[in-house]
Parts: sequence; structure tokens; C-alpha cells
Amino acid sequence: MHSINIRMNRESEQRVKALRELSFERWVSRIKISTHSETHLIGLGSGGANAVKYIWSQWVKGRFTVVNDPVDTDIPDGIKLIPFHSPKIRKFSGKKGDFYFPDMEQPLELPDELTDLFRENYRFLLLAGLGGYTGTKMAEALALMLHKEQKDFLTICSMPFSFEGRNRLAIAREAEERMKTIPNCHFFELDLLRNEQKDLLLSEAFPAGDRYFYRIIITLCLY
Ligand SMILES: Nc1nc2c(ncn2[C@@H]2O[C@H](COP(=O)(O)OP(=O)(O)OP(=O)(O)O)[C@@H](O)[C@H]2O)c(=O)[nH]1
Ligand SMILES: [Mg+2]
Repeated sequence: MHSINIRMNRESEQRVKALRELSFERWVSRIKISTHSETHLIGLGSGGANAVKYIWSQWVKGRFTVVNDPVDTDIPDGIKLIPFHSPKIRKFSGKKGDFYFPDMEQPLELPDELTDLFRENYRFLLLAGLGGYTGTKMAEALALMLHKEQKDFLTICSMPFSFEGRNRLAIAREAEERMKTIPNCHFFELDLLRNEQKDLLLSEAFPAGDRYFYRIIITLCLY
């Protein structure tokens, strides 16, 4: 009797696991990624950079590049850093100094070092958190460019947590609407992670986002 109970529990665990897998980003299982070229993971902005850093730390095979402001994230030696400073406007001055916001009106200038990367024959996986300047603008511009050039690529973007405010969400949603028309662009909601884990601490929220990017990448490689 006891052993049957254990087996039942295992079976229900399996069932719960299978159900979780089913509810996990359906688009992932529809993607077939070719195995004949090497993967080049490129993280855009701080969100993309931290996701790529985490994926790299898990011993995933491939090439790794990050495009970001060097003061925002420490990049280990195994990852190539392309420095990029996004245009900012001063919104207000406070006791702790001036507060700068990304100036979304400014046109994006892609660093030559970045466009040069795409001359090579890799399968490019672009990762970005939408909502700021670097990740949002670059994800859209590069996806469009790679699509036109018929490159083997995939863009994966996160949508901001609701606690980040309406402004970020609006920037992200507008970009999402435009990018939905470009093939190979996929999105996930960071808020889903808070539904999955109700007691998710604020300090753990973004690292959980990094792990979710990793989970998507690993799952993609299994199909
Ligand atoms: N997974 C993950 N997501 C993050 C992290 N930091 C920020 N994000 C998400 O990415 C979105 C964009 O923020 P950033 O990546 O900081 O912005 P950016 O692309 O660097 O843009 P600018 O700094 O404005 O040029 C945020 O709204 C967050 O939702 C992180 O460490 N990990
Ligand atoms: Mg940034």
C-alpha cells in the first residue's frame, strides 16, 4: 500500500511537471533551430547582458557578446563587451543628484563593431529586456536587419514587471507591437514569474528573469 502511494505521488508529480511544461511558453516548442551552425548569443542592454552572463555561467556552448554601458554590468573575460552609451535626458534634480532617463526620441546609432559581428555565419540569438533605450531600440533594429538579410536568428525579449511602472511598460508594448510583424521575434512577461512564485523577493526578481531566459534557451536547444 505504501509503495503504491509513493508511485501515485510520483505519477502525479510527473503529471504536474508535464502540465507545467505545457504552459511554459508555447512558442518555444514550435521553433526548430538548425544545428549546423554555431550559436552566438548577444545580450542587448542591462537585461540582455545579465541574461547572457547567467547563461554563460551555466557552461552553455557558443559565442557570447554583450552590448551595454560598461558601468552597468561587470562582464567576465569569456564574454565580448561592445560598449554603448545610450542618450539620456535629465528629468529632475534630487537630493542624491540628478536623475537621468533614457531619451527615447533620439535615433539609434549602431556601433560598427556590432554590425560587423553579423557578417559571420552563426545562428544569432538576441536577448533583451524591453523598456529601456539600449535593449528596446537594438532588439527592433537588429531583428529587422537580420530578417532583411535572411540570417538565421531569433530574438527573445522580456516585458517589464508591472512594478517597474507604466512608462517602461508602454515603451515595451509599443516595441512589441512593431516587432510582432518581424518573424523570429518572441516575447515573455516577467510578471508571469511572480505568478509562478508568489513570494518572489524584489531582489530576486531580475535574477529570476535571467534564469527564465536560460530555461528558454536550453529548451530551444532540446527541440
Ligand atoms: N532578466 C533581467 N532583466 C532585467 C535586468 N535589469 C533590467 N531588466 C529588464 O530589462 C528592461 C530594460 O532595462 P535595462 O536593460 O536596464 O535597459 P537598457 O536596455 O540597458 O536601456 P538603457 O539603460 O535605457 O539604455 C527593464 O525594464 C527590466 O524589465 C536584469 O538584470 N535581468
Ligand atoms: Mg542600460
